Amino acid sequence: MQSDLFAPALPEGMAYKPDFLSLDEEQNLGARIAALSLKPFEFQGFVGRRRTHSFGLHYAFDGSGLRAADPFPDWLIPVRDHAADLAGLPSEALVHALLIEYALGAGIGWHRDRPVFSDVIGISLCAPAPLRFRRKVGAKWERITVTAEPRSAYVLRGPAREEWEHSIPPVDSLRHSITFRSLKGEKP
Ligand SMILES: O=C(O)CCC(=O)C(=O)O
Repeated sequence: MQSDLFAPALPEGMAYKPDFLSLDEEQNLGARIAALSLKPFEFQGFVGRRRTHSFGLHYAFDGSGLRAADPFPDWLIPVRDHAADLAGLPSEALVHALLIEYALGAGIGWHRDRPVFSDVIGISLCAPAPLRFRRKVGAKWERITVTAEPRSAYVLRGPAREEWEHSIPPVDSLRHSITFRSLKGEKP
């Protein structure tokens, strides 16, 4: 958590953990992600520049929503366990993993995660990226930017998850991320 005097402000409900992964874990996971059959992200006919692969569940943005995906591979289980521990959840509550490759120029637009999901735990690899947050206060946007450093992890729940939107502008260096999600309405 960023709790010291010099730590940047976080939206309420966000926790940030630097050095969540070791250098070895980062390298091994990066190689695993690069070896996956990543597919360009599709949103209602629009094809984004980032490429993704889901495990556990897949969320399709063509109106069909959630469906089963490949089960979690063995190499992802220890990371899921560690992420669950960070979020104070049982491992099996993290039923969805989305692995993303942001090649040069790829980003992610303003959004909140789909309402079917509950907590979000994001792990960053390779390069730092500004994780931007905004929420409407009256006629104005309140904004916070948190640098997601390589090997760090963040947890989004509560207002950070439900009120604030987040985005990442086009990256200038390859970045990977792994986001785990639990489902709303599931009692872990
Ligand atoms: O890459 C990240 O850390 C953010 C991913 C994200 O916002 C999403 O998958 O909805």
